[in-house]
Amino acid sequence: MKLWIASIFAVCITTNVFSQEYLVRFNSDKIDIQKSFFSRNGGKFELVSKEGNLYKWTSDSRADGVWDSSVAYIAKNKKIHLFQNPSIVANRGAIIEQLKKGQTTLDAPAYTDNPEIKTPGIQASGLDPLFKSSWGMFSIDAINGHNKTPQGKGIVVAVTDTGVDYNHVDLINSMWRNKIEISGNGIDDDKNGYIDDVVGWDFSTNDNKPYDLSMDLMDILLSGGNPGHGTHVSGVIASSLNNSLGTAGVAPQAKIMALRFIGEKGEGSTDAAIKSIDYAVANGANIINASWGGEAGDEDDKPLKEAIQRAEAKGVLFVVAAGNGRLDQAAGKSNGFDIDTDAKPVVPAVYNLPNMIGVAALDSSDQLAEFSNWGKNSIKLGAPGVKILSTVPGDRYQDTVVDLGSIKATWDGTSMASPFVAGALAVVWSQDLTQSAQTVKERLLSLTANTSAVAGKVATSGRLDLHSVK
Ligand SMILES: [Ca+2]
Ligand SMILES: [Ca+2]
Ligand SMILES: [Ca+2]
Repeated sequence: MKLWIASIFAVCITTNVFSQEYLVRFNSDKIDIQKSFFSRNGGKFELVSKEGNLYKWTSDSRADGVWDSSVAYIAKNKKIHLFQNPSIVANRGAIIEQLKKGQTTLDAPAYTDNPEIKTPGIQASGLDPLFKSSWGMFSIDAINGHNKTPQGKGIVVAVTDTGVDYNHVDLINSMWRNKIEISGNGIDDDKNGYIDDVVGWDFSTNDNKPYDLSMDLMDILLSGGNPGHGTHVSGVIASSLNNSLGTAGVAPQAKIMALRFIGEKGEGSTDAAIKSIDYAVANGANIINASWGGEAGDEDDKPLKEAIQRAEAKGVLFVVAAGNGRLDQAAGKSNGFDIDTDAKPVVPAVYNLPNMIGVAALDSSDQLAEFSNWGKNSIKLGAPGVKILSTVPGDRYQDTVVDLGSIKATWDGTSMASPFVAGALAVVWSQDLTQSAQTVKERLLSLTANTSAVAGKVATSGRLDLHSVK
């Protein structure tokens, strides 16, 4: 399987595995049996999932063939690549041409990685000035959700992504805080295996600051780097309502757990994705947003699927983007991504496990976005995913990644649609925290509005809608 962030980024896969890295799943949970395998076979090993009896094994041995009975399977450790924004892909040539002429400078602030994590404070109250420009929030009647529900209070949404600008003025009050962990004392106070993990963890660089490090816009254009993906996703879910700043999310009282496993250059690994999922489940997340995915077809997707099954067993919902393959197919390119996710599988969306909700992207006319995958079994509903306004690092807001006047690239992708659904699930769940994950999922899917654009293409034939939430 090749993995990607399904938002806005196009395929730039060269090789899709880390050479000599394997994921070893044991039948036994006995540590001595597991360790004895590595002492017999050499190489370096690292625990990935205690619950999953899963290790990363770095070895120059050929990790295929027959192993002893302690081993359930050995899979390759796959890379995760960001995909490019369909809008950037379409406009890339023209933007670069314009930049070469030197008449334009880009809005590309310099970032320092891993700023100190600030503590939230009291903010002024007042209308959010950009909310009226958030067409997607009106499309799903987020206002009715804000008015009739506790707005996601009591629900934690884990954003498994490129990190989050946890100090962003419109997100700082919405960050999950690990209350048992004392910041900066160098001690794993809650004994969860992570030191000073106060807002989440960075599984990409293994530190306690899952900051959403962005790349220079030229690098984004040329190489598919990260333009603030995880921060944008987070703002759709839970940016603050009525704090007189920016916009507001679908579930402004929900909390965002920041789990970074994709780095600024747009690359991550399957073992880090699995660690993110396990962390979310172990530390109290109710919902995981996965605005990423990949092409199925390899046999080696079991470790990821099993991580989602572990989440299911603990009553955690898993919201996943359908993928952006349709544009490539329309352009006559074959990236292996078909318009029908069921017919040509995209993982993890196609796993279609009971705790999963696959999401397609709609535009402001309620049409299926030109890039969006669909699938009448695995994809459950459509949600806004074209020109989405949200938070980006450095206290900024964007619905447009690059704006050169006549040439624009907007924030498009099924990555942007998925967090609308994650936020709406938080809204429904917060009405009664004793509801099971399955009840919450079924309730949300029953609320959808029929739209001809996705009739027969997604399981509900509908668009996300909070209009009838009481
Ligand atoms: Ca800890
Ligand atoms: Ca970091
Ligand atoms: Ca706000």
